[in-house]
Amino acid sequence: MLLTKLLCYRAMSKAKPVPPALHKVIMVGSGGVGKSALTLQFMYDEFVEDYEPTKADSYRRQVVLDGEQVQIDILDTAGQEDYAAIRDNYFRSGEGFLCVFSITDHESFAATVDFREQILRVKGDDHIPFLLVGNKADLQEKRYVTLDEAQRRANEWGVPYVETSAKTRLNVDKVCTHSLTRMVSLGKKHIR
Ligand SMILES: Nc1nc2c(ncn2[C@@H]2O[C@H](COP(=O)(O)OP(=O)(O)OP(=O)(O)O)[C@@H](O)[C@H]2O)c(=O)[nH]1
Ligand SMILES: [Mg+2]
Repeated sequence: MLLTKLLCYRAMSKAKPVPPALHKVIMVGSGGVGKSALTLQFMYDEFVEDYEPTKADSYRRQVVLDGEQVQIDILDTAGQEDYAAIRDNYFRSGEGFLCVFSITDHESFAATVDFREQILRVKGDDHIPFLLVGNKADLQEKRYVTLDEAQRRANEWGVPYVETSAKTRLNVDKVCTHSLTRMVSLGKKHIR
């Protein structure tokens, strides 16, 4: 009896730990708005000055969210139009989206409408975790998109709006971890 109990205890203590939940987040937005700079700042605490257009790069980082270890998988996609045709495939795998524009570039703000449409079409769900992100907030003197118009668009869509700077790290953790991943994680818990 004692032996059975002991064996049972040993088997239990050898049980594999549950791996942390994995949340798949996708960076979308026009070329040059700072998707890679935000991703690299989040991953490595570094600001990259040079602009090298991305094809697609994937990153993974473990963080503590509400006292729980979770893994964030970030797919940094290409904003350049040359790669537009391959976006559908990437979007399909996303569980949450950071839709980035630059506050210094009105065209990139206009383009967020197309990105949102494409995401909703591919995912077939308009409750997908989604953040509207106005990047380059350190360049206030070059601002072409007002806080008010960006906030209005976010309200229309029923999503949060956050301004970031990949240069100063303003709100980088907030958008990459707390806001978006929490939405993804809560969504999954709801479904469970
Ligand atoms: N001042 C300032 N510059 C930024 C910021 N974010 C990005 N940049 C600069 O803007 C340029 C483009 O940034 P990227 O992160 O490469 O842009 P991207 O959105 O990844 O572009 P694609 O890969 O072509 O889609 C780079 O020179 C960055 O250094 C920011 O918050 N502030
Ligand atoms: Mg890039």
